[in-house]
This record gives sequence, structure tokens and C-alpha cells, in this order.
Amino acid sequence: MEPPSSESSSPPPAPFSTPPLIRNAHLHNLPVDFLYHFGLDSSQPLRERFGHVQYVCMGGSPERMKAFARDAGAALGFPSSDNISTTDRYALYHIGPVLAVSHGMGGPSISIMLHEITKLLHYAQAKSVYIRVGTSGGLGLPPGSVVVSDKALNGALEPYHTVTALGKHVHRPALFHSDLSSALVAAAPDDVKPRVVVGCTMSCDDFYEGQGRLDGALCGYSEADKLAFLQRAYAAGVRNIEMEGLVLASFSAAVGVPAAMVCVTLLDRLLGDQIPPVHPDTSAPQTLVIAFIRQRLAATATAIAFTSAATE
Ligand code: R2B
Ligand code: URA
Repeated sequence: MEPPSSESSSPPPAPFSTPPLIRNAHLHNLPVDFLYHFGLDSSQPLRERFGHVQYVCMGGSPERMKAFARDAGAALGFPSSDNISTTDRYALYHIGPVLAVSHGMGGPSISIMLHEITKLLHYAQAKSVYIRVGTSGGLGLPPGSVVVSDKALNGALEPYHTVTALGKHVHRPALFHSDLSSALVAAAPDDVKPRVVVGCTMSCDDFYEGQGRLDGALCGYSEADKLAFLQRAYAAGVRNIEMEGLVLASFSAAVGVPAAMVCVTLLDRLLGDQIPPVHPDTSAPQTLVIAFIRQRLAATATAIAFTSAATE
């Protein structure tokens, strides 16, 4: 059999990941682990169902992730499942090697989802990465920019997430996976590439005061105070502001799952706070991530075809 053309003889892209490192000996004592907010549990054949998952893509809204699942299915050539979460907390779609999951708004919400999806990957022994697609406020960027985050800072511009457990504070560093992030940047389609910026994300526990807005129901600072703080954030490398990146980066690093985040900016926070109903198209992160997965799957399939042709 003729091997595929010479350009297809390159090795498959190196996998980014191993199964998650669950750091909790207590789980061994559970006869069945209920993944309560998905309505799944460890007595189910999770390895058969999810062992091949390589990409867990996440975003805030269930509807956005349903659309992501549909578009990913069309682009990658796999059917999308219906929502396989049996609760209304998070939506979960299965598209071949991809899971698309919603995480709600804010650190506490994405944290619960990450605990349960990480245990699901662990029981399935799946080697996956985490990629968040989202919206954000930009800092010194035109609306519609696409920020690929290199690290997250909390609302006090510190590079870690603070988990409070048993009354004690634990700091977890919030760095994204540099190889995965670089590969995402490189995969940007031509219509998205000019808008891609690599930068730091400030990830806050609130949309209004936490992000220095002047338009909440409470505000105890002046416009000059706000601009001074946002300028300090810009000088620290912050290029966008959202609400989940800190937990995603820190949790993923702690369990050894490579993670990245791609967010479109809806406005420039140096110029205002309000987001009118008509704002830039928010589909660019999804388009970029689907293009990335498509390229990786194609490269792997071609390398496998070449290897098996060469050995026949
Ligand atoms: C971006 O948008 C949401 C707030 O409107 C929040 O989930 C985030 O990170
Ligand atoms: N999401 C946020 O968290 N902040 C913004 O300014 C826009 C979207």
C-alpha cells in the first residue's frame, strides 16, 4: 500500500497529558462515588464511555456549550450527544474525543465542576486537557480581541488562588500550560489570528466591585481610583478580566491536567464598564479551539495511517 504523501510522515503530535493525579486517599473508601452535580457515578462504565476523551472544553453558559458541541461535531465529524448531565447544574455533551461542559459563573461554580469532571476523567483513565472558552472585559485592547492567557492573577493582582479549607488558607499558583497555550495560538485560523493576544488575566470573584466597575448597586471608590487600579493591572501584564481563570489554572496545575483559556473581549475597561446588548461577536474562542482540535486529530490520524501503511 502507498504511504500517504511525505508531509504526512511526521510523528503524531505529542500528547499533552496523563490521567489526572487525584490527590485524595479518602476516595478509596467510597464504594460508589456520586458525581452529584452531573448525576453520574463511579459504578457506571466510565472507562468504556469516556476513556478516549482528550479534550474537555468548558464555558459558562449551557446554551453556549450546546452550540459548541454542535459546531465541534460538524467540524470534527462526530455526532454530538444530547445533554448527558441528569441535573440542571451543569450541561455535558460528548462529541467523540471531546467533552463540552458548562461551568456557570465564578470560581465556586467552576470549582465544583472541575472536581467532578476530574474524578470522571480519573475513573475513566482518560488523558485530557482542559480548555475554557469565554468572554471577558479587555484592558487596553479593542473589543473583539481574543486573549490566550499565560497566567491568572486574583482580584488583588496576586498570582495564586486561595482555597480556604478547615479554616486555613492554601495558596495554589495559577499558571496555564505554556505548550498547550502556544499550540492554541499557532492553530488560530486566519480570520482570528490578527486579533489574538497572549497575556495575563485578572480573575475576580465578582463582576462589579471585584472588577472595579462604577455601575454596580454598590461602589465606594472614584473613577480616578478605578483607572489607577486598572492601569496598575495593565502594567502587571493584565490584558483581560473575567471570573473563572484563576480557579481553572490553579486547580488544573494541582491535578496535573494541562489547561488553557481563550477569551474574547467585549469592551475595553479603560474606556467604560457597561456592556450594551449589542456587543462584538463572541464566537472566536470557539472557532479557534475547534480548529486546534481538528488539526491535532488530523495530524494524529495521518501519522497513524502512515505508520500502519509503512508496516504493511
Ligand atoms: C465572563 O462573563 C461572566 C460574567 O458576565 C463570567 O462568567 C465571566 O468569567
Ligand atoms: N465578563 C466579565 O467577567 N467581565 C467583563 O467585563 C465582561 C465579561
